[in-house]
Amino acid sequence: MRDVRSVAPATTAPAETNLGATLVPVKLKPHLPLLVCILTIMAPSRGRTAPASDRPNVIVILADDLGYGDLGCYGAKAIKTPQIDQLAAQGLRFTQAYAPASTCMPSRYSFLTGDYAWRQPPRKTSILDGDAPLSIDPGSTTLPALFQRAGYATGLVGKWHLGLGDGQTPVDWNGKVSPGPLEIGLDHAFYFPATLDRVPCVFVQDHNVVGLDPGDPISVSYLHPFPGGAIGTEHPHWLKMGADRQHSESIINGISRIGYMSGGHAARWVDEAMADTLLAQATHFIEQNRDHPFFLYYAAHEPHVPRVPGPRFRGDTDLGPRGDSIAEFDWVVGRILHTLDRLDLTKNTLVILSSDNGPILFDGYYDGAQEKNGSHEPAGGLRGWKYLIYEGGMRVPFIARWPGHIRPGESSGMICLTDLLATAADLTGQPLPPDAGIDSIDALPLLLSQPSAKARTNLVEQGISGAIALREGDWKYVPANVATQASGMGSGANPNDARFRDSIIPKTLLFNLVDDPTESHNVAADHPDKVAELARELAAIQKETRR
Ligand code: NG6
Ligand code: CA
Repeated sequence: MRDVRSVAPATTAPAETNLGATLVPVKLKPHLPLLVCILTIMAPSRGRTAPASDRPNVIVILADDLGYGDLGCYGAKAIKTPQIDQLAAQGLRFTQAYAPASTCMPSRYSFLTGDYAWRQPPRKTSILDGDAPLSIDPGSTTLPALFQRAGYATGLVGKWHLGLGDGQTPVDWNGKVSPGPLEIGLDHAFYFPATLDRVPCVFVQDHNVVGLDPGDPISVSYLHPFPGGAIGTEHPHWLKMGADRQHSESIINGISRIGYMSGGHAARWVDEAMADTLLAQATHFIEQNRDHPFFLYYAAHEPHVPRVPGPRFRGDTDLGPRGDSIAEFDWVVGRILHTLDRLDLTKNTLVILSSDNGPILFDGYYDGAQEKNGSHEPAGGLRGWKYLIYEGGMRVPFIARWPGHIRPGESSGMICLTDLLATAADLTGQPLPPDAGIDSIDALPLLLSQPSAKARTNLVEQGISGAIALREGDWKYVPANVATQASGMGSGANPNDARFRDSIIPKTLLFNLVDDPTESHNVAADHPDKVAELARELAAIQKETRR
């Protein structure tokens, strides 16, 4: 059987070299037991690329539903993203970077574990409600856990959406919210539990809801409304923004959400202040760890629905709230980079910016995204969008900057968010346990443009409705899925919704992405041998359990 994790030389075209650099206080970094540090230093450094003395801080900024064409440096004209464009000019910009799935849950699961989410039962990794149990096993080798083992302080700020609690007992929103981020390798976490459009609409810091009044306890249900609770369907005149049926349950901050929530009024977030709140937490974390290696996972909320950018960003673009929230995201990125400059950390910090899945215009709220989109191409002209198996669902922006180490330019090397686990292992000089990160390939040589650098040659992608695809070299193979109706887009969604219809793949698809980058011509009938070969290869990858 051929090596399904095989790699090929990357085509990296470096441009000119440019080597450079309030709120609720978070607890400070804990110091790992000395023994762990000593063991880490002594651990064999199989395949290490970076010398230990160069171990940088690492910040991964992951946008939510940002498309391949949404940034200036990826061709957007209608949205100005000067801060991110500058990051791209100082770093390496990838043109074939992939989120492993076209929705958040499986994508983030894979990003943190290095395993494709479709290896798990769907109940663990389909779009989960805000009261679903933790989908990653506590204590397993995750991206933050790897950094933690290397002595880094690790932090999460922003979206979680990987479940909370053990699934045995309901999550105790009024007590200790656990297990969660802290049990999978994060020292500090300031996060919202699921999505912006799902209850509970509160922040959790480490193990506790922030600002909770014990006299006003929180209850959450995805099944039943609470007596007297304000519901979008009953009080549409109370809403700032119209919504479809699925998004018309509890009203929080004048916006109806998916699911029902009562209590916790003092703790409820204000959407308009979300960017400032998260940015303050990220800034605080960086400041607190300025003298200590750190890993920060900044899980931005933009431009996911409901899109409610802060007032000073309204009207920044002609595209309405979606464009304006991308402008807000760009500003946030600029502030994070400014903090690095201010603390003299730029030179020693690897910054990676990407997105969890492709873009979508209408996603439940009537915010004008479709009507005001004009000629903007959120997916950069690729076919499809969030939820779907086509390139627009998963090809994402990916920028990496590490002054003096990463040569600025553009790379067409294939890279996947799953690869960050093995990359982090290499960066921190740790062997990856054999059962961890099955689908993770060390991309550090690629990032560092080393002559021996190899990029992955294949990748398995996941859409909703059980759709799966193998990208192998220039080819993309999509077997017909068994679904007859769209499925897997979260509770309450209407499977007949036109947005999801394209998730049904009635017959095998084969595209040559070089000849046909927009996946417009199914050539499966012309290449039966290729179809058979790719079907065998996909089956082999699906059977893999260990590296
Ligand atoms: C869907 C929601 C959508 C979004 C998505 C998750 C519909 C009709 N509704 O169920 O609004 O919340 O879940 O988005 O699709 S994600 O980026 O976290 O995957
Ligand atoms: Ca998303």
